[in-house]
Amino acid sequence: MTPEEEFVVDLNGYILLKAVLSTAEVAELNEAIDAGHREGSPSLWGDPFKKLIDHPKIMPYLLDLLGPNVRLDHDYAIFMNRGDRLGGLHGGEDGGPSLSECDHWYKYRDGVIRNGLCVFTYLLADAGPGDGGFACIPGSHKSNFVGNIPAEVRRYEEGRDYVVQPEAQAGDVIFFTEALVHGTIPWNADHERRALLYKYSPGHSAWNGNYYDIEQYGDLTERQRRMLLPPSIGRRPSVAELTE
Ligand SMILES: O=C(O)CCC(=O)C(=O)O
Repeated sequence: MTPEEEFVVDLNGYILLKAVLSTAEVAELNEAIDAGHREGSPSLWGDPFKKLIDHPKIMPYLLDLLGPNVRLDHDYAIFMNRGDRLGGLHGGEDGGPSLSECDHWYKYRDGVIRNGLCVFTYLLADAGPGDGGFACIPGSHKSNFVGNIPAEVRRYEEGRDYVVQPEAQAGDVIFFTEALVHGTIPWNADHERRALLYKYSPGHSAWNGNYYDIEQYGDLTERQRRMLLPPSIGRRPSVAELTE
Protein backbone atom coordinates (compact mmCIF):
# COMPACT_ATOMS: atom_id res chain seq x y z
CA MET A 1 0.00 0.00 0.00
CA THR A 2 1.42 3.37 -0.92
CA PRO A 3 1.56 6.22 1.61
CA GLU A 4 -1.19 8.00 -0.34
CA GLU A 5 -3.41 4.90 -0.26
CA GLU A 6 -2.79 4.64 3.49
CA PHE A 7 -3.94 8.25 3.81
CA VAL A 8 -7.11 7.53 1.81
CA VAL A 9 -8.01 4.40 3.82
CA ASP A 10 -7.49 6.26 7.08
CA LEU A 11 -9.47 9.26 5.82
CA ASN A 12 -12.41 7.45 4.22
CA GLY A 13 -12.52 3.89 5.57
CA TYR A 14 -12.60 2.55 2.04
CA ILE A 15 -10.53 2.73 -1.14
CA LEU A 16 -11.19 1.98 -4.78
CA LEU A 17 -8.41 -0.16 -6.28
CA LYS A 18 -8.46 0.23 -10.04
CA ALA A 19 -8.02 -2.63 -12.52
CA VAL A 20 -6.98 -5.31 -10.03
CA LEU A 21 -8.37 -7.91 -12.43
CA SER A 22 -7.43 -7.97 -16.10
CA THR A 23 -10.11 -8.04 -18.80
CA ALA A 24 -9.32 -11.73 -19.31
CA GLU A 25 -9.75 -12.51 -15.60
CA VAL A 26 -13.10 -10.68 -15.50
CA ALA A 27 -14.28 -12.55 -18.61
CA GLU A 28 -13.28 -15.92 -17.15
CA LEU A 29 -15.14 -15.24 -13.89
CA ASN A 30 -18.22 -13.97 -15.74
CA GLU A 31 -18.23 -17.01 -18.03
CA ALA A 32 -18.24 -19.33 -15.01
CA ILE A 33 -21.17 -17.38 -13.56
CA ASP A 34 -23.00 -17.49 -16.90
CA ALA A 35 -22.43 -21.25 -16.87
CA GLY A 36 -24.40 -21.51 -13.62
CA HIS A 37 -22.26 -20.66 -10.56
CA ARG A 38 -24.46 -18.38 -8.48
CA GLU A 39 -25.04 -20.09 -5.11
CA GLY A 40 -22.85 -20.41 -2.01
CA SER A 41 -19.24 -19.34 -1.56
CA PRO A 42 -17.54 -18.13 -4.76
CA SER A 43 -14.20 -19.37 -3.40
CA LEU A 44 -15.58 -22.88 -4.07
CA TRP A 45 -16.57 -22.19 -7.69
CA GLY A 46 -13.26 -23.29 -9.19
CA ASP A 47 -9.70 -22.11 -9.71
CA PRO A 48 -10.36 -18.57 -11.04
CA PHE A 49 -12.41 -17.85 -7.87
CA LYS A 50 -9.99 -19.68 -5.56
CA LYS A 51 -7.24 -17.40 -6.88
CA LEU A 52 -9.13 -14.39 -5.48
CA ILE A 53 -8.55 -15.64 -1.89
CA ASP A 54 -4.97 -14.37 -2.12
CA HIS A 55 -4.82 -12.53 -5.44
CA PRO A 56 -1.25 -11.20 -5.72
CA LYS A 57 -2.50 -7.65 -6.25
CA ILE A 58 -4.53 -7.62 -3.01
CA MET A 59 -2.01 -9.42 -0.77
CA PRO A 60 -0.10 -6.21 0.13
CA TYR A 61 -3.39 -4.60 1.23
CA LEU A 62 -4.43 -7.66 3.23
CA LEU A 63 -1.15 -7.71 5.13
CA ASP A 64 -1.05 -3.96 5.70
CA LEU A 65 -4.67 -3.69 6.82
CA LEU A 66 -5.30 -6.99 8.64
CA GLY A 67 -1.84 -8.08 9.73
CA PRO A 68 0.50 -11.02 9.09
CA ASN A 69 -2.02 -13.71 10.13
CA VAL A 70 -4.94 -12.53 8.00
CA ARG A 71 -7.64 -15.15 7.39
CA LEU A 72 -10.60 -15.39 5.04
CA ASP A 73 -13.72 -15.27 7.24
CA HIS A 74 -16.44 -15.79 4.64
CA ASP A 75 -17.24 -14.99 1.02
CA TYR A 76 -20.37 -14.56 -1.03
CA ALA A 77 -21.67 -13.05 -4.25
CA ILE A 78 -24.22 -10.31 -4.80
CA PHE A 79 -26.28 -10.32 -7.99
CA MET A 80 -28.84 -7.57 -8.49
CA ASN A 81 -31.18 -6.56 -11.27
CA ARG A 82 -33.01 -3.27 -11.75
CA GLY A 83 -35.26 -2.57 -8.78
CA ASP A 84 -33.65 -5.14 -6.48
CA ARG A 85 -33.19 -3.99 -2.89
CA LEU A 86 -30.96 -5.40 -0.16
CA GLY A 87 -30.25 -4.22 3.38
CA GLY A 88 -29.90 -0.59 4.49
CA LEU A 89 -26.88 1.22 5.89
CA HIS A 90 -25.19 -0.64 8.74
CA GLY A 91 -21.74 -1.05 10.31
CA GLY A 92 -19.92 1.53 12.37
CA GLU A 93 -17.09 1.12 14.84
CA ASP A 94 -17.84 -0.94 17.96
CA GLY A 95 -21.03 -2.16 16.39
CA GLY A 96 -22.87 1.09 15.97
CA PRO A 97 -26.38 0.59 17.26
CA SER A 98 -26.25 -3.21 16.76
CA LEU A 99 -24.16 -5.44 19.00
CA SER A 100 -24.15 -8.14 16.32
CA GLU A 101 -21.65 -5.95 14.49
CA CYS A 102 -19.12 -5.61 17.31
CA ASP A 103 -16.31 -7.25 15.31
CA HIS A 104 -16.36 -4.07 13.23
CA TRP A 105 -13.46 -1.96 14.38
CA TYR A 106 -10.72 0.28 12.99
CA LYS A 107 -7.58 1.31 14.89
CA TYR A 108 -4.44 3.28 14.12
CA ARG A 109 -1.43 3.22 16.42
CA ASP A 110 2.30 3.84 15.95
CA GLY A 111 2.11 3.93 12.16
CA VAL A 112 0.04 0.75 11.86
CA ILE A 113 -3.58 0.43 10.71
CA ARG A 114 -5.54 -2.55 12.02
CA ASN A 115 -9.11 -3.66 11.37
CA GLY A 116 -11.65 -6.23 12.40
CA LEU A 117 -13.75 -7.69 9.60
CA CYS A 118 -12.90 -6.13 6.21
CA VAL A 119 -14.18 -6.61 2.69
CA PHE A 120 -12.52 -6.80 -0.71
CA THR A 121 -15.31 -6.60 -3.29
CA TYR A 122 -14.39 -7.71 -6.81
CA LEU A 123 -16.61 -5.97 -9.35
CA LEU A 124 -17.50 -8.09 -12.37
CA ALA A 125 -19.83 -5.42 -13.79
CA ASP A 126 -19.55 -1.63 -13.90
CA ALA A 127 -21.24 0.50 -11.26
CA GLY A 128 -21.80 3.84 -12.98
CA PRO A 129 -23.13 7.05 -11.47
CA GLY A 130 -26.57 6.41 -9.96
CA ASP A 131 -26.50 2.66 -10.69
CA GLY A 132 -26.69 1.81 -6.98
CA GLY A 133 -25.02 -1.14 -5.29
CA PHE A 134 -22.31 -0.47 -2.72
CA ALA A 135 -22.73 2.79 -0.83
CA CYS A 136 -21.08 4.20 2.26
CA ILE A 137 -20.56 7.21 4.49
CA PRO A 138 -16.88 8.09 4.00
CA GLY A 139 -15.07 8.69 7.28
CA SER A 140 -17.83 7.12 9.40
CA HIS A 141 -15.43 4.38 10.62
CA LYS A 142 -14.13 7.05 13.00
CA SER A 143 -17.45 8.71 13.83
CA ASN A 144 -18.66 8.89 17.42
CA PHE A 145 -22.23 9.54 16.35
CA VAL A 146 -23.31 6.77 13.96
CA GLY A 147 -26.37 6.23 16.15
CA ASN A 148 -27.53 9.70 15.08
CA ILE A 149 -27.96 8.71 11.41
CA PRO A 150 -31.72 8.97 10.79
CA ALA A 151 -33.54 5.70 10.19
CA GLU A 152 -34.94 7.08 6.91
CA VAL A 153 -31.41 7.67 5.66
CA ARG A 154 -30.34 4.17 6.72
CA ARG A 155 -33.31 2.78 4.74
CA TYR A 156 -32.50 5.01 1.68
CA GLU A 157 -35.92 6.64 1.96
CA GLU A 158 -34.16 9.99 2.22
CA GLY A 159 -30.95 10.84 0.39
CA ARG A 160 -28.08 12.76 1.96
CA ASP A 161 -24.95 14.21 0.40
CA TYR A 162 -22.85 12.35 2.99
CA VAL A 163 -23.93 8.97 1.56
CA VAL A 164 -21.90 8.12 -1.57
CA GLN A 165 -22.02 5.38 -4.16
CA PRO A 166 -18.47 4.98 -5.50
CA GLU A 167 -18.29 4.66 -9.28
CA ALA A 168 -16.26 1.67 -10.37
CA GLN A 169 -15.62 -0.57 -13.37
CA ALA A 170 -15.53 -4.32 -13.84
CA GLY A 171 -12.11 -5.49 -12.64
CA ASP A 172 -11.89 -2.89 -9.88
CA VAL A 173 -11.87 -3.85 -6.20
CA ILE A 174 -13.47 -1.83 -3.42
CA PHE A 175 -11.81 -2.32 -0.05
CA PHE A 176 -13.80 -1.24 3.00
CA THR A 177 -13.59 -1.84 6.70
CA GLU A 178 -16.87 -3.05 8.19
CA ALA A 179 -16.35 -0.31 10.77
CA LEU A 180 -17.47 2.01 7.97
CA VAL A 181 -21.21 2.69 7.78
CA HIS A 182 -22.14 1.10 4.47
CA GLY A 183 -24.85 -0.84 2.68
CA THR A 184 -26.47 -1.64 -0.64
CA ILE A 185 -28.42 1.01 -2.53
CA PRO A 186 -31.22 -0.40 -4.76
CA TRP A 187 -29.88 -1.39 -8.19
CA ASN A 188 -30.93 1.02 -10.89
CA ALA A 189 -29.12 -0.10 -14.06
CA ASP A 190 -30.21 -2.23 -17.01
CA HIS A 191 -27.28 -4.61 -16.61
CA GLU A 192 -26.90 -7.05 -13.72
CA ARG A 193 -24.82 -6.08 -10.72
CA ARG A 194 -22.16 -8.75 -10.16
CA ALA A 195 -19.96 -8.45 -7.11
CA LEU A 196 -17.86 -11.02 -5.25
CA LEU A 197 -17.29 -10.17 -1.60
CA TYR A 198 -14.27 -11.79 0.07
CA LYS A 199 -14.31 -10.91 3.78
CA TYR A 200 -11.22 -11.16 5.98
CA SER A 201 -10.45 -11.02 9.70
CA PRO A 202 -7.22 -10.88 11.68
CA GLY A 203 -5.98 -14.40 12.44
CA HIS A 204 -7.30 -14.42 16.00
CA SER A 205 -10.88 -13.44 15.26
CA ALA A 206 -13.98 -14.54 13.43
CA TRP A 207 -17.24 -12.91 12.49
CA ASN A 208 -18.75 -15.96 10.83
CA GLY A 209 -19.77 -18.96 12.94
CA ASN A 210 -18.95 -21.42 10.14
CA TYR A 211 -15.30 -22.10 9.39
CA TYR A 212 -13.98 -23.26 6.02
CA ASP A 213 -13.64 -26.98 5.34
CA ILE A 214 -10.26 -27.19 3.60
CA GLU A 215 -11.14 -30.67 2.29
CA GLN A 216 -13.69 -29.08 -0.07
CA TYR A 217 -11.05 -27.04 -1.89
CA GLY A 218 -8.88 -29.64 -3.60
CA ASP A 219 -5.45 -28.24 -4.34
CA LEU A 220 -4.51 -25.18 -2.31
CA THR A 221 -1.25 -23.32 -2.02
CA GLU A 222 0.23 -23.27 1.48
CA ARG A 223 -0.66 -19.58 1.72
CA GLN A 224 -4.28 -20.23 0.80
CA ARG A 225 -4.44 -23.13 3.29
CA ARG A 226 -3.21 -20.87 6.08
CA MET A 227 -5.72 -18.19 5.12
CA LEU A 228 -8.61 -20.67 5.36
CA LEU A 229 -7.70 -21.86 8.89
CA PRO A 230 -10.14 -21.26 11.73
CA PRO A 231 -9.22 -18.38 14.06
CA SER A 232 -6.49 -18.88 16.66
CA ILE A 233 -3.55 -17.11 18.27
CA GLY A 234 -1.11 -19.73 19.59
CA ARG A 235 1.36 -21.13 17.04
CA ARG A 236 -0.65 -19.73 14.15
CA PRO A 237 1.42 -19.97 10.93
CA SER A 238 2.15 -16.60 9.37
CA VAL A 239 0.74 -15.64 5.99
CA ALA A 240 3.23 -12.81 5.64
CA GLU A 241 6.27 -15.12 5.62
CA LEU A 242 4.91 -16.75 2.43
CA THR A 243 4.45 -13.41 0.67
CA GLU A 244 7.28 -11.68 -1.14
O1 LIG B 1 -21.55 -4.32 -1.62
C1 LIG B 1 -22.60 -4.18 -1.02
O2 LIG B 1 -23.69 -4.17 -1.58
C2 LIG B 1 -22.57 -3.99 0.51
C3 LIG B 1 -22.37 -5.27 1.23
C4 LIG B 1 -22.57 -5.14 2.69
O3 LIG B 1 -23.45 -4.47 3.14
C5 LIG B 1 -21.67 -5.79 3.61
O4 LIG B 1 -20.65 -6.31 3.19
O5 LIG B 1 -21.93 -5.80 4.83
